[in-house]
Amino acid sequence: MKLEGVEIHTIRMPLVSPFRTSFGTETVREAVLVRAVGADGEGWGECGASALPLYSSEYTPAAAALLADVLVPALGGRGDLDPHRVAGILSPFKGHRQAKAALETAILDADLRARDVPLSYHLGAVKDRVACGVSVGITPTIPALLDAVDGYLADGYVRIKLKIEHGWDLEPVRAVRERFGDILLQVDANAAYGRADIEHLAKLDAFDLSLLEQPLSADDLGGHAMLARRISTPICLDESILSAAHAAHAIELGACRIVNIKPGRVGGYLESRRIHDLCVAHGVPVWCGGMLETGIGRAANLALAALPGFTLPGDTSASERYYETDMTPPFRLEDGHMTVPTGAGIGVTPDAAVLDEVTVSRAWIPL
Ligand code: OSB
Ligand code: MG
Repeated sequence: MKLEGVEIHTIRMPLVSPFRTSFGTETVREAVLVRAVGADGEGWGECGASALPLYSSEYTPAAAALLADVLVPALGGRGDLDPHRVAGILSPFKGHRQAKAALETAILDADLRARDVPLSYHLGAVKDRVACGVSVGITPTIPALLDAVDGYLADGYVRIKLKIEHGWDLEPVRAVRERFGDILLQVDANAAYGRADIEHLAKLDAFDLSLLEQPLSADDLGGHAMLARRISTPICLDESILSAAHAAHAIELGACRIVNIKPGRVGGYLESRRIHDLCVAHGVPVWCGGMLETGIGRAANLALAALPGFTLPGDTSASERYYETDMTPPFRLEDGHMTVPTGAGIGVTPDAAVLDEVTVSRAWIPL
């Protein structure tokens, strides 16, 4: 496609309830949305980065600036742009995978729309609906956690993920397991622990968890392999996996038995598919993570989650779990599942009125 320019929106959308993890509390989702405009139409992508660099080194003001100053201009003067070439063109610039992913997705969406091809079909999806879990933040008390989990189970979520940290691990997990019995239950530490905590983490084996997500630092694959030898709960990596090469190393080292694929974290949906393929070849199950996306990012995540290797329920929750008013028609849970969009590209576009309401800054970068 011939790219004419890119519009970069910074948006702020209030969350229906505060989301607390080991790295901080979010009450508003700040995000960058990218609109790629070509001769044959336009496309959208959402950047997973949030207001502060707490989950990873990326954050929205940096993503918006890098897109405007470096990434979009790098695509200039290329004539016809194949979306599969975007990552290669941007590869001299180190890191910033979430910003790159948003740009690649917008261009891919525009290209697929122009050819009337759904993203799910382009990626090789085999399902028309996917099983959904929910990520439950740290609450002030255990009764408040039990209430939250109770509500999500009543909504129909087929698995529960609890956020854990020092001082909020064995007891809340025990309480949820005792109260709700034989549910699919997993935990996510967002890298809160260290090698000195291995004996403590091994106590989680008592609770029959489906997986323990990212217990140690992103760069400590060796520590995860040590922990994996001491614990029977499968280890799943999130922050550590930034590319297919990272996934290959982690699997080779025995650092994980499961991979959380977040398209932004790994630089986009095309790299996500490569990680998926690698994991399938190694017999490693994958699932689709989330970054509290609006309907724009959620639509694309559902397309990815419909690939055959996504055998575990993901963090692709319904719009109402995050937002009073979403950017797109609300994604709803039906019988614990969500329908994969069938329209061309990502299958949705932002509602103009909602976008206007939540946009705090906007820039047009002509090419
Ligand atoms: O570690 O998976 C994570 C949200 C923001 C940053 C990191 C994570 C999360 C979640 C929520 O767990 C996933 C979602 O519902 O989008
Ligand atoms: Mg995680």
